[in-house]
Amino acid sequence: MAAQDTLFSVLYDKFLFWAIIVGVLTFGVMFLFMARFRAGLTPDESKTLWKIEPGTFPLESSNHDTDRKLEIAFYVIPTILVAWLTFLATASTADVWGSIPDDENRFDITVNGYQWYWEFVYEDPLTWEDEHTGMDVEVRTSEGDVVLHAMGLNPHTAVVSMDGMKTEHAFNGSDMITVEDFFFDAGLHYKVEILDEESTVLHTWEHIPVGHIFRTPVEPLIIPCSTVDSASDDSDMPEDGVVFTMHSRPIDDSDPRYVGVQHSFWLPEFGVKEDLVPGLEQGTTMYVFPDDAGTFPIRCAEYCGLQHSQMVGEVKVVAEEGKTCDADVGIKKADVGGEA
Ligand SMILES: [Cu+2]
Repeated sequence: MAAQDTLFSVLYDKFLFWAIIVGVLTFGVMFLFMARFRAGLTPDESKTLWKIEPGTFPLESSNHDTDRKLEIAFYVIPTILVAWLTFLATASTADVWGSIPDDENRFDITVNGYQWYWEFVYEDPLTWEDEHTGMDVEVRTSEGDVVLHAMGLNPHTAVVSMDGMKTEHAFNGSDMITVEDFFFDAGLHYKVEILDEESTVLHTWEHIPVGHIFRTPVEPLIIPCSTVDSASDDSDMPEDGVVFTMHSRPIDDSDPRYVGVQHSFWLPEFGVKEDLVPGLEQGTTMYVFPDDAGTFPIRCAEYCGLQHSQMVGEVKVVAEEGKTCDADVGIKKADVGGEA
């Protein structure tokens, strides 16, 4: 399952479409000629095209005018095809680099690549909650508590973490519990998890403040899915993509001569990757428009030393509180030039 309808997966479909047409025509002509010029048949002189003499290049045969048309077709048709495919590919690339979400709507994350792990620094706060679990976490800032609704699903316990301080609360067969003394401060990290008897997490609510850091491989990167404002003119483009600003950093920066190594932040399911360049002060940029909730792999795509293969992690796409990830915000296929 793709995490987003990238322009490049659309491009893949277009190339496949044209490849099938070219394949059918080429193999069709080949089988036709195999049948027409099989051994033991005499050429039909009344049909000009059939005058091709087996084993000779068209221009060498007797009828130059007809055969020159054929020869020109050999060059013109593939040239048009290659030009068309180049146009399709360039249009997709231009679109992907031209559609960076504006400052107001985008969700910013700083990605630091170290030898050998990823570090994610939140530049925007994120409050999110699992969808479709049948449960609900309701933070009541005015009352200073949190109400956990289990809707008859009979969970076992809830773990409430406020700025790293964890407390456990038993449901005791109840449908709903209220955890008192939950003082919400947007600058702190909060997490509420509802567990079953085997301590499997059934439902999560979390608030990640600005400046919060997650590190692989233990912690996943958590990003919100994009939403589309259907009222806007440009309703096929997502309003709010996630923008990564990426730096490669040395773990030990006491030696100014050593600036680190090149990494490449790769999200295979999203069809995007970008290099992290040591010493490049403003960093490099990459952005995604995730449209499905789920957990997807993170890889390093640039050999960066002995433990390069351990620079793995996971990116979790979640619904921001009050929003859903059900809308298909895939970048519209018809807009990239071409009908395929
Ligand atoms: Cu790396």
